[in-house]
Amino acid sequence: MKGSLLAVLALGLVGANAQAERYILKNPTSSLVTAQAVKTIELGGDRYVVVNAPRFSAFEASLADSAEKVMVDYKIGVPATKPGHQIQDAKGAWWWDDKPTKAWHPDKLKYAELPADRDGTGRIVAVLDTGMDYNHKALKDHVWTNAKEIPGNGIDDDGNGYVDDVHGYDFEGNDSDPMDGDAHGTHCAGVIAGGQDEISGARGVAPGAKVMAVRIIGNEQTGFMSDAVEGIKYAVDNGATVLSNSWRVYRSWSTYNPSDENIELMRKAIEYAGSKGVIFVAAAGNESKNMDRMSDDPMWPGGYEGLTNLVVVAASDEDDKPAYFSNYGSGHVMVAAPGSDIISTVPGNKWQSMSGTSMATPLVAGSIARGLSANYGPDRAIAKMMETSVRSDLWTTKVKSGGTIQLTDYLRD
Ligand SMILES: [Ca+2]
Ligand SMILES: [Ca+2]
Repeated sequence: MKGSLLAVLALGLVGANAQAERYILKNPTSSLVTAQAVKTIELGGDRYVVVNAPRFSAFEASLADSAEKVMVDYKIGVPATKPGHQIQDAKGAWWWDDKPTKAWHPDKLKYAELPADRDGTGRIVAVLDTGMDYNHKALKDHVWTNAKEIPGNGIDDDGNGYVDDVHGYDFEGNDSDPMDGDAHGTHCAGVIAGGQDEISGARGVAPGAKVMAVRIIGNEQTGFMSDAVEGIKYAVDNGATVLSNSWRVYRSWSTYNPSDENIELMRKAIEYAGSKGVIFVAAAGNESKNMDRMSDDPMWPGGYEGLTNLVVVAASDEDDKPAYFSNYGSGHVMVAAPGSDIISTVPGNKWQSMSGTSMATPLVAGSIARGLSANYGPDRAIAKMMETSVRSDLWTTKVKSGGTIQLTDYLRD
């Protein structure tokens, strides 16, 4: 690792530019490095220090010998939301139909018939995303509040390491305000626990659950893996039992020294969540790719193998068919859930339709919160969701469960 980093540094001198690269240093030994820390994360007995280093600077060159391991801090992003309802004509061309005015997913999943005493009460779902409009009229009563933290006094009242973290934290901006600078995170939060939109009928699947705002993605819809790792640890340590992750990274996104070793820390964070009984739900992505055949360009976190608390989600449309954009692959993707033309909350007391595995993911996360409120326990909450899925030939090779989620049987003893 050290050798390859130096080699890349040397090669890079040819085309020098002024960009800075962000690095994660495992157990650094140099005080020069720790003095420059953007953030420090303690995980599994190891210490990870994040630094910015101008490309081709003396500081960057010094990093290779300053720590046990030097990793590029991968850039992460939310899957671009896709245009909604599509129809294909006889010549195979795709056309966009009119946007829906009625939310279909609450009827499809029979929200009105689901047991009210298994509505996610007492469960916290962390939304790791662009932030959350916690003032939205349909969200404000469903947002997690850190009862031990006094807002705005500049003091870390509960001693959890974060000052004034009342509804969550902004790990991207390193401040206490996880307000949504986009709309993506607010949309996901509404899918989980939002109140009802009187016009469309849109509402959250788990009205009793609370949503924790973990902002890891900036206003350009990108962020850093280290912020996600810190956000995962924060959410787990502060009571979330389900983590909703509508973001991902492809190896090809890192043009500079890409290596699978760089994602070791993200895996460790998901394992940490698993060790605490926390379920990590992740989007399959919107590139119409078979995730079982991506060894040339792996994607994470959906592409990890051997993590028992990881639930990867594909998107279905109103006819229970695979959404045209959804990634798939029964070796990696567990289940499918409605993710096409999903109406939910967006900032400014509004509702909007969005399409993507980003929307299917919080739907599964919220459904699991309902399962946990039926006291299933994490393993059963996942296994029963697989068992009760509606199987279809269209899904056999696409998701491990063979179909789309179905909640009436899922929440029945
Ligand atoms: Ca605090
Ligand atoms: Ca405070």
